[in-house]
Amino acid sequence: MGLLKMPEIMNIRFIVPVLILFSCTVAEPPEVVHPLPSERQLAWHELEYYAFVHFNMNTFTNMEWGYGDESPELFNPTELDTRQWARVCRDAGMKGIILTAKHHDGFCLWPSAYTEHSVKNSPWKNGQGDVVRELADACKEYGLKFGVYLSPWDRNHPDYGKPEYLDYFRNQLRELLTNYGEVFEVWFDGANGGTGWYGGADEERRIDRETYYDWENTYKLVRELQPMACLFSDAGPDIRWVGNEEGWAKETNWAPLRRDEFYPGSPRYVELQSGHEDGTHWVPAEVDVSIRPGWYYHPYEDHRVKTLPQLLDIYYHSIGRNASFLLNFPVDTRGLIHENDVEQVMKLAEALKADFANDLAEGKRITATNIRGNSRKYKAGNLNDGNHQTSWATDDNIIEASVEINFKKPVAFNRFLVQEDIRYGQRVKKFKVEALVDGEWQLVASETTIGWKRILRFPDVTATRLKMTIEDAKASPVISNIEVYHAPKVLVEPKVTRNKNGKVEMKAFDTGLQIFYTLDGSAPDRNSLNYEEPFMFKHKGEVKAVAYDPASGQSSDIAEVSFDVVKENWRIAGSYDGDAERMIDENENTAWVTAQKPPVEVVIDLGENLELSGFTYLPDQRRGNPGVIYGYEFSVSDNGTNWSVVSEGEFSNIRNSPVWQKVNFEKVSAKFIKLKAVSPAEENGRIGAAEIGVITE
Ligand code: FUL
Repeated sequence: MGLLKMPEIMNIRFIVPVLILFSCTVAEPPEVVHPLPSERQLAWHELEYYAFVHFNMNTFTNMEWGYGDESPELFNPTELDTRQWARVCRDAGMKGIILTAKHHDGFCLWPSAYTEHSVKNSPWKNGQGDVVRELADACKEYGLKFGVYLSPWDRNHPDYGKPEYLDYFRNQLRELLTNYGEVFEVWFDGANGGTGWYGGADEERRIDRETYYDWENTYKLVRELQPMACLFSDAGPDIRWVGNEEGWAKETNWAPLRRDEFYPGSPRYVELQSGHEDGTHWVPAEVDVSIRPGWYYHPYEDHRVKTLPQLLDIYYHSIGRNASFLLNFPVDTRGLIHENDVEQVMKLAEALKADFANDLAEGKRITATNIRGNSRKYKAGNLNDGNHQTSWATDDNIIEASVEINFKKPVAFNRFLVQEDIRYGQRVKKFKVEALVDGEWQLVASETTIGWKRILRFPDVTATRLKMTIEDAKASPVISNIEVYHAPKVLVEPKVTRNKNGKVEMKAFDTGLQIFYTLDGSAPDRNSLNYEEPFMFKHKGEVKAVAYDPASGQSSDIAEVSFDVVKENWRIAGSYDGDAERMIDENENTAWVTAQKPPVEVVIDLGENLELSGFTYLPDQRRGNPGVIYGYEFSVSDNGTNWSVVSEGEFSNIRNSPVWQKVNFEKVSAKFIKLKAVSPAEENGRIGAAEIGVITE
């Protein structure tokens, strides 16, 4: 049926019933746009969120990359419980777990028949244990998929670098893919070749990353043994690395990739962050990130578990940007996911449940400016029918098209979720979302790609209608799903910082929140001072602040921050290697480290005489041989010449817990302070400081 011409419609009231009549002829499905996902990739897309577990020899040596010479005797978890891992992952809403069966140091978590460097020679379960088996069983019990990480680089094996090693590698792959049931993902790391123990050779072995592993034949083996397993590496072939380990994909993110230009460990990783519009193969991105700074467990990172705001950002920057989210748990020396990690991941689960609790598009009338062949099969109502196998599609020559959701009454929302029917390829290049606010269309978001899933976050909009317009696409759009949500505000305590000059800044995590604060130690509420812009606070005192949601009337927990005297007139006295100013810049993320061996002294001129009763020290917070002082001596002086020692001792447990140290001493007046680092926290470790402060009377 063709549309009636305008003059034939005599009365405007007839328009609606006429337009929703569908043609009786069957519309041809849209032509696909290559490349297309395989069946195994389509199944993988559904998973979206799953866990990585880094647990192996490094857990017991407190390292990130073992050298390969570690004794199997060291592997000895005291309470290993893979069912706890599975329970946590299931409760967190994850769909599977990938385990580091063998990391770069070569130690095997299963009793491989091809090496002695495995659990079979460890004291754990008297060498009778098999972590891979225990996890595969736990996953089955908890309804999770199971995946394996097998490091191609093996710093233990004598043959690494020679052709013989390939047989060893493939034999191990065969063991893992034959003996433990179904495997959904096989993870090949791009970190390859370098120094190592190599059976005692103790040397550097470089390999040609492109050719050494003969990947084609390794992939064939995986296909033969586990046809539904997706192969992950920097270059796919099924799933690609996202080009960073920080937890984000680019907003423009194509599943297609010019795959043949890449190989595991290839240097062009920046392109992996967004894929290629003209990609030749379907190779979607997976965002791998650890819940702590390290991949492996280190007690000194117990206080650095990613918090709800960080995890939410990662969720929206991975799953919300057409990628999957692989969140790593560094299982601890007991063999458990640490309670701090459990706490944060469950906070994320709760927040996500609240964000996606009520789909405002469900049951609402959706109309479109064009419907393929005017066929019911491609109607706009397919977008909110809860079935992403049905889609809205337009005629072949129609690329620019809109769909409109009519809420009938003003509705507040701040999330928009959209999915393409990727069985037809990834097509959309540009789209926008608008809202009808008080009778006028307002732009909410202007974006690029969609793919399997795109979720937009924006400040609250209250509108009677929402319109999505596809502005550009490789071919006529095929959209399978639209959801609209009003996520509650994330009410976490605001971040309060003060710079060296005494300027205080506060930041709430979410939009549309107010911050109320006090400077007199009392608990803030909505009658307290309203934070509007940074302000000067130069003296000692306590700032307490809450984030407040005017819509719900709810407040966050209280942020309590104690400031001592401002460091505005402080000077580093003397000269040091490295940027010593960083010790007094009031920025916890920067640090001074020195190449000098202890004892090392640093002198600070406070600019005026102060009544001191203690000092504070924050060690270097960065990764990779940070500067951390263990043994110290603290002295004060009026003139910078005559010194008296007011405190000496050790920052106990600083290696495991490198948090703020506060040391009190008898009250004394001084203009100069001197911190002498007597010894480092690590044997041969570096000396350094993120921040040094004083406690005044
Ligand atoms: C990296 C490895 O070198 C890290 O140790 C970790 O396994 C991470 C997932 O991949 O490339």
